[in-house]
Amino acid sequence: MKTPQERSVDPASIEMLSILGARSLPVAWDRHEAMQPQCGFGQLGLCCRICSMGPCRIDPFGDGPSEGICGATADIIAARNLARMIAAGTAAHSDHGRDVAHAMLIAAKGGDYQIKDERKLQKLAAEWGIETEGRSVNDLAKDVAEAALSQFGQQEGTLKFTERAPAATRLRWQEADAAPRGIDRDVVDLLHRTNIGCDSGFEHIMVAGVRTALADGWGGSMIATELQDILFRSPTWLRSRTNLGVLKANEVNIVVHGHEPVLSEMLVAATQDPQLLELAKSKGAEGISLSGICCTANEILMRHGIPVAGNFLQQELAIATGAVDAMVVDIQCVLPALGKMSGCFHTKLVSTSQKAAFPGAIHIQLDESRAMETAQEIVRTAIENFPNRDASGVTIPDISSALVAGFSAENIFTALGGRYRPSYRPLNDAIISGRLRGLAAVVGCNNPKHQQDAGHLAITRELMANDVLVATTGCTAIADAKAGLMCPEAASNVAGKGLQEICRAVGIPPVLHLGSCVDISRILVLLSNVVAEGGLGESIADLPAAAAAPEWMSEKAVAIGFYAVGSGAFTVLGEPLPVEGAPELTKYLTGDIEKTFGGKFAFEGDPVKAARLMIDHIDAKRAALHLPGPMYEVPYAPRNTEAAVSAAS
Ligand code: BF8
Ligand code: SF4
Repeated sequence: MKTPQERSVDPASIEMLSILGARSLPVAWDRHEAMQPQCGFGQLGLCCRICSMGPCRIDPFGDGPSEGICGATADIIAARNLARMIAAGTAAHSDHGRDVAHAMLIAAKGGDYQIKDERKLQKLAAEWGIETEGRSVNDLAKDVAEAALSQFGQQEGTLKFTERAPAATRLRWQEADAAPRGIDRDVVDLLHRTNIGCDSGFEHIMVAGVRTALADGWGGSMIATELQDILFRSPTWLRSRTNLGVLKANEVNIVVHGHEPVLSEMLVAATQDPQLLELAKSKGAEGISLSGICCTANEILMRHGIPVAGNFLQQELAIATGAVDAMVVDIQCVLPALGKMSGCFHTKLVSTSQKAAFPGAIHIQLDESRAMETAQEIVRTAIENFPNRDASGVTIPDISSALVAGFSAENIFTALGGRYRPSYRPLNDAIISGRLRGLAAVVGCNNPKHQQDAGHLAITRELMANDVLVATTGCTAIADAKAGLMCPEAASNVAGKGLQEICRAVGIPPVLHLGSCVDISRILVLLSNVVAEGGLGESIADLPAAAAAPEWMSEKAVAIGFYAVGSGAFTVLGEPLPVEGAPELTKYLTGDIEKTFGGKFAFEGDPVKAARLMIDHIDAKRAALHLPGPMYEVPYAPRNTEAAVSAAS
């Protein structure tokens, strides 16, 4: 059995894992160990159970069957399986976007939700060609919400948000017949073509996979982000704290976990309700403390500065502190194991989404038309549960870190460009001069196959030391924040000289928190804005930029990887895609796909090596743009520039 230190680099997780080990309470890491050895066929992508002639499996050593009963080869089988992961991931992000659009429609009719960012509403309406003159906010919100909803069932044409991409990037999509048409349509298309006896060209399947993934990044996810900003207000820079130490020993602790901010936004208000605070005091609590896990946490952090209790692998650990009076869950990344863990403590697990039931949970359905009442009922449930807490069994690690979050494509460079003339020019100039070597997005999950947070931190540190500005979201962002990398003061310890200069001049941390996983759409907009600003090529693929997901585990991450690659980003995965038993498909995804989309995958489990692959790519792109090398001496020096140019061209 691995020690707590081998399982995680996060001191709070290590502390909790030691306590749990002593009490023999199993968590995801233990179940991962019990699962060993994991199925090699599954890992290599060689198992097919798409039809009932099967299941079929291909022998990777060539001694057994080399094709399924229908004749599908390893490449076809792995491509179909992977495509179905893309479809599922896209469905998840996009259905979240759909729910936000619904909430906006309800807000437009008047109710508990109100439009908080009128300016962004006006801007989006104008972008979509909706008349804005003389319209009331609610009237306009209704049209924008309906226009957003129309993107799901659209049958012809191209998704509206793809217009935000650089023309050269869009041209690639058109030429490959990969421009996303309608969100639901492209998810269905991918599920259809991966049936038995349908699309059997692995490249052909992958191009369709890219199209569906683009319907996520430039469709469902972007709708989620934009409409959430309009409905709940756009993020602003703010300070907060993260890690299990944000739980309060003497207060009612409500932890929200999942993804949609539609309920958690209301909980933020409900936990400040004077009557409920009074009720909490009457039960012996000093107050009501709200915190979050996973992406819901990121949503309410970005807009309200609500502290973050932890990332994906800390959900069970939070309950195991014995201090959580209610864990409120909605959709996605919520372990079914939570019911059992809450059963060992006094914690009430509260499910709230029509789409997700969990064993051991009580269900309090979020009704958007009376959202505040629902939120108050949940808070009351948590308060009523406070007296059941066994104070002697509470073990909250006294560990939390300060952070600065709240960055967006709109606000990152207001400071760089000056408050009155926000512009990407200073960012582009910093890259062109070599003060910044390039840009990177490091995102994704925790995965018990990897030491928790270790990959996120090592890759991010290596990039920062080499003057690469890192944007992050999701569970990576929480990992970085827990390690103290998200403070402006961190720059002097971890960043190269060029990055330090930028951070000092602007007052930003060396790694920027852009929000939840649907907010990776902010990074797409950011990169498009950099291209539009000029001097760094014509398409996203031309930029000295790269992406990584060191500890990914979710199907949503596969969709994200594919829209990153499809948009032109070199994307390094710490955990390989399940394709390695399919030689031609692997070769395509890590090579030839670049000819079509400008981006490609690499699989590299060593985070420092992964960062260096990204830096090599950034240097090659710099060389292709005839930009100088880094302005200052960097620990990982550029390799042969001529070779870099030829690699890039
Ligand atoms: O959507 S990073 S573990 S929480 S899937 Fe889940 Fe992965 Fe965390 Fe957010 Ni994203
Ligand atoms: Fe086997 Fe082909 Fe059916 Fe898959 S689709 S289970 S490979 S027969």
